Amino acid sequence: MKKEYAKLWLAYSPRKNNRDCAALKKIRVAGAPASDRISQSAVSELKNGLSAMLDIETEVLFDSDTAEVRSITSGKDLLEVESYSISLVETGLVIEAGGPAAFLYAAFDILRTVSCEKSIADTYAEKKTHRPSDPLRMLNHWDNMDGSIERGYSGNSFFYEDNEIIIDERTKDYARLIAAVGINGVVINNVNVKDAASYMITERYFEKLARMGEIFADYGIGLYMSLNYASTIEIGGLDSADPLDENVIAWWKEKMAEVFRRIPTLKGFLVKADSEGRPGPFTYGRTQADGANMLADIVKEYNAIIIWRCFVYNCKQDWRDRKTDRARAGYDNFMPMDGDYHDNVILQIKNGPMDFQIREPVSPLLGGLRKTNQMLEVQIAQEYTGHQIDVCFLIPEFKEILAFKTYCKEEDDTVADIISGKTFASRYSGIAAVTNTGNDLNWTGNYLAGANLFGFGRLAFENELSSAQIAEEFVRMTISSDESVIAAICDILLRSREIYEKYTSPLGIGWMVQPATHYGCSVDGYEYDRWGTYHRADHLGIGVDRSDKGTGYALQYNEPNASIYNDPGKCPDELVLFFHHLPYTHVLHSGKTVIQHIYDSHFEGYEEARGLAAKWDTLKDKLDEEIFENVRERFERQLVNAREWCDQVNSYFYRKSGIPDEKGREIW
Ligand code: GCW
Repeated sequence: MKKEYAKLWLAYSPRKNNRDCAALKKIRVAGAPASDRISQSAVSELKNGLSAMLDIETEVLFDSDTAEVRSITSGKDLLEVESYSISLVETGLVIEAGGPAAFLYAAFDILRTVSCEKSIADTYAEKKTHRPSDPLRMLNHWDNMDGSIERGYSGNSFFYEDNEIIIDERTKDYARLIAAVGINGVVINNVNVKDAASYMITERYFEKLARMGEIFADYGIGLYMSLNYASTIEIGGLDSADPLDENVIAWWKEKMAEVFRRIPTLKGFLVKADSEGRPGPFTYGRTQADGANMLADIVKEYNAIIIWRCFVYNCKQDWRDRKTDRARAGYDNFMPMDGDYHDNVILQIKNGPMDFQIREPVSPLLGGLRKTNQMLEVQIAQEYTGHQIDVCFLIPEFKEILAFKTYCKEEDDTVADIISGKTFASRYSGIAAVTNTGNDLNWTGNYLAGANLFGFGRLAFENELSSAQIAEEFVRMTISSDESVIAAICDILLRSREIYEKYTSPLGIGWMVQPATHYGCSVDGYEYDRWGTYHRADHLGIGVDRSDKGTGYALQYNEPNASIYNDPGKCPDELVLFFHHLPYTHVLHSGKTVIQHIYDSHFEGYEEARGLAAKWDTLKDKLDEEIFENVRERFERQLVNAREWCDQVNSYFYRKSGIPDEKGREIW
């Protein structure tokens, strides 16, 4: 028998709580027409889910079918049409929705409450309005059309195989899964647009893309594609991609007219230009704004947007060069044109400024840019964080980024404020994650990595939720309702990021990974390479001087952040080697020396990882065998990895510094 893929948080197994809850039998909806496609999805989700979990029949009544569906032309509109409240009245539950998508989110809210076995009566006793935190809540797939996934650790793509688009049951279930956590946009192909993917905007794929867009639209999810900036050359037969060239503009006009006619649900494009070998406006002496605006002006009449990535840096650096600094590049390339980007352009800012390391400061573009639409890009694909072999629940990291005060204004100045659209009068804003999914039966390789997919969506929708709340919802909905199991797994998830950081990246240094694969330790793997990723360790000290005496990166921040980062005496320990080159004997705020911190954190990290694995083992008899075995086998590999990291890093720095471990532990 062919094995089924996991239903994750939509498994809807029978639940004990709320069985006699009359309120779930009659649900009234205001603000969303019954005939709308998303409303229909919501009704079927509610009825099926409640019947599966509680064995009840639910009647959904619409206040009227005339509720108007508003058209959306900005992030603020999006927030309105996606906001809902749920309240308990005598006759049952009442949903007041800003539109059909809001009704869908309310339906999933109710299903989540039941699935987590929380009391309906308590949860909805008081009417509370839920307004999504971020207007755009997107997943970016780095799926290639041959079926491979760049930085994918959970099988192949479920969108493509052999340069064809796959549309099957799973397409819809994927839409359901991500809508259930509040995602409203998906970029379906890799930002490195090559080979067959360059032809996604041609006849060859229109029909299937249109169908895919319809499936997503039923669940309130916008379809987006990554665009090859040099399409005019690669598929258009022109000899230029200069954004100011009339022939180039004319070609794009005609192309976009065709694309939007054939894929009516398409919402826009994501563009990686002038980055890591991808073509872009710099080739023609133009600015990033010239490139983005040219495309944005053309797609505007289709109410579409251009999401333009800020991951532009020199990837052919000479490692001897101590002035060029990859961390600076985003700000240097994009700040000078703040205000020049047209209003349907959004800059997508990767965090951190280097590249998704487990610890980096927040990009200074966030809080730097004031007159430009912006969104944050994070990565739940665990490229540098353990390849979905090692457990690494990333929500605590994302929470820290969101809480970061940028000091761009007196108030409402955190990253969360900026990307929610609160800080500046921006037309669009939001958050995107490079996704961690693939066609593995459990979707994310390590079953526990599902918590990052779930958690990213939940956090994007409700940024006030704590990491603990999110972890608990995930475990209750997908793994177990046994309280001791829930507590154990939440503990594993919540400690996992700190532990991963301990055995890999001391004090914000990063990059001591195996080149190319980015899994496993190689202290000097990137030290003499062209990627701008160095630790600069010698026999006296370690770290990159990004202060005013070094590359000056620290000064890209607003005050007081700039002064804090610029001064090794003030800089927080966890980032001190990101900003400063320090002697091994430098004493940290913690009271430890740099070298002793390196030893301690690595020994601890490995020990604590063993503790997590041992904890998992105690759950054997209480878990579904497949889930247990999947995670157990990965823990086995994680421990091998953690031990290598611990021993290699400690031995390396002992040999460099000649300073022994105060505690006399074994170093090689
Ligand atoms: O981190 C790097 C990855 C590349 C990726 C690039 C990017 C899609 O190693 O694989 O390319 O970032 O974000 O564009």
